[in-house]
Amino acid sequence: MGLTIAQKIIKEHLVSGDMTPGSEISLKIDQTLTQDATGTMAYLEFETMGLKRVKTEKSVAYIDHNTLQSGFENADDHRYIQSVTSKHGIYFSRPGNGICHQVHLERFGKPGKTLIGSDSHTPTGGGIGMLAMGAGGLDVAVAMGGGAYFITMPKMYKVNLTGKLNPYVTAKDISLEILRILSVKGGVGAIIEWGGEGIKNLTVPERATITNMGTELGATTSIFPSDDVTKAFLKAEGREEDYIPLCSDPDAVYDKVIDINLDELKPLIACPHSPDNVVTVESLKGTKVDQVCIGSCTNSSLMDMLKVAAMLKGKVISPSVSLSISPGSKQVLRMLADCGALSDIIASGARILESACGPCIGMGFSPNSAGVSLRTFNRNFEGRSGTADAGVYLVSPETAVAAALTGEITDPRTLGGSIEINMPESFKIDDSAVIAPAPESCADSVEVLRGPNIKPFPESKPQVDNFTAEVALKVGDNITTDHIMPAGAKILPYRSNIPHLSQFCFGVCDKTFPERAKALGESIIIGGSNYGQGSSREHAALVPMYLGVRVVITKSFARIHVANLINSGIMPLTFKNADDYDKINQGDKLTLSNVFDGMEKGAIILKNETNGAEIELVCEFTDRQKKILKSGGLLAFTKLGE
Ligand code: MIC
Ligand code: SF4
Repeated sequence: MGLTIAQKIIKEHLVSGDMTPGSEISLKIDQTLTQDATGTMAYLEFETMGLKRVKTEKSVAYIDHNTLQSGFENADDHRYIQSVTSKHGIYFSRPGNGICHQVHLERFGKPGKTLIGSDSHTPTGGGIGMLAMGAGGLDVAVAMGGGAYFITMPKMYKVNLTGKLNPYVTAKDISLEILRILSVKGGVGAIIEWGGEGIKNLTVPERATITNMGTELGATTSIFPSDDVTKAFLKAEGREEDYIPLCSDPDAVYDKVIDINLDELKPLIACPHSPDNVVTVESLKGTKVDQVCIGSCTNSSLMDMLKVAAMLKGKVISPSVSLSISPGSKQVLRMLADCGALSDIIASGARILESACGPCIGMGFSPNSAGVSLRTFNRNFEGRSGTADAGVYLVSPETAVAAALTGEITDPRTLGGSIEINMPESFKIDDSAVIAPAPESCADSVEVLRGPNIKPFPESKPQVDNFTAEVALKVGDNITTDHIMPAGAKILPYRSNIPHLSQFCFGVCDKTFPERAKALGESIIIGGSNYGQGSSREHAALVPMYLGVRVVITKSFARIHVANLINSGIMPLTFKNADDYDKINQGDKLTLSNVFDGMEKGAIILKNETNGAEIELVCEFTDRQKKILKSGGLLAFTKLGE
């Protein structure tokens, strides 16, 4: 039987397990990346492991999320990351050099290699044929130390593209179309391979938009073949030697095949508050728009920016719209400046933000009260923009510019004509903002600089055999990590200070949760399906752990979050019958008995002491996961020398 692209890379990197979907496998990791919001914790964890140098082929630490620096906290954390990475052999991408995924694609990603990153949009690298996955910071720390990365062997899905995109219809619309078809849960447990005639006309930045947004499907990752398009991109980046051809075998077998005809695709838009809430742009025609933001790791490439500049050239934006533009990297920004496109953007009245995540993670540029914000980003979760009652819509750069010019949601096709841009054959190569680590011979003399914002790592507890606790919180379906541990300008600076962060846990759902959980001492959370979707932030597990949450029981979990819960020593359980969710209320007292026996059998009976209900829970863990839970988390497990 032939292999898919992902199966070929997995086979080459397999450390343990067999490639049967649903079983646990572990992979050798060639490259890692971190960003600053998750990186501080990841490097603190790496230090705890006591290793001198990273064992990967390339590890890079990016500073791109926490760049507002409205106090000492971020600057201190940046200094910590710069010094700790220098000591341990990791490259450091300075603030201003760009968004991790954009820069990694441009400068470091390689087809056929494995990459894990402490950011859920690491699958962007799939645009050049990498097996690139998001992971919790601790898993990235372990991989930096040479440890394997454990995942459940995914199923294989294929999306076949036929036809050709019409003017003003874009890769972003392809991403929104697949979200419309599959939903935010539709990719869970799967790797999505993109192929068919239609991919020939998609450039690497367009492919990367699609693999980036595959994260919103809950997929393990997404991947394109490595072909002539990939080769041309790597050549333009002066890295032709990194090219290898990679495609699936003609007789590769897929668990699901989806066909999309690009000829028929229209401009699409995801409505508040979920990326799969997709309708056509024309159906919302005339909706007044207050704000437009262009950028993020989804749509900040040179190609995106040149199109935006071409559409804005010679025009002035609507007086009722505030437009922000964040080019994805220093390379993109410099090339825009050199060709004059930046001047066209500035002249239009846009506000130029630095090459960083910015508004995407609520780091400035929050919309006005009840404002309508059109964004070229990948997530529109409630409250993520920093304005609780804002309505955030996700669109392509073309649809974003159309709204910025007219002041209302506008199908860009009605602007007429088509956008002509000239992509350069080679990009401006300047890696001066990537600082190489200190040579191994002098690493001992590098001092690691720690600011007062870094607080000790919270202590986790081993799981016990019998346990009674109260339900501190009951929530519904599709709870995101932005609900569990919100980000934004006011909270994000405290990512290395768990006690401070804990005050904001579940703030979007119930501001009284942190106090209640603390008062209970130990507690349980009940959730619906796809619990923990969204980001890779391990803080969404570490903070509940700090607040005493010992068990989370849901209808189903998102992939990275469930790994983070186990790594933090919190036991994730699911209802055998989803309807039993209704038999538990917030405030109920629950007893779990003979947990260790249940782990062996894969099932456990929960007794609701408040209403007498007995409920069967699925308690399926691999041997390694059982040991981690019994040790009180991955760090404790690693320290025990396992
Ligand atoms: C996000 O887009 O939600 C983030 C911020 O990049 C997160 C990482 C984080 O929370 O620091 C992600 O996607 O993993
Ligand atoms: Fe940054 Fe937004 Fe991309 Fe997350 S999704 S890495 S916050 S640009």
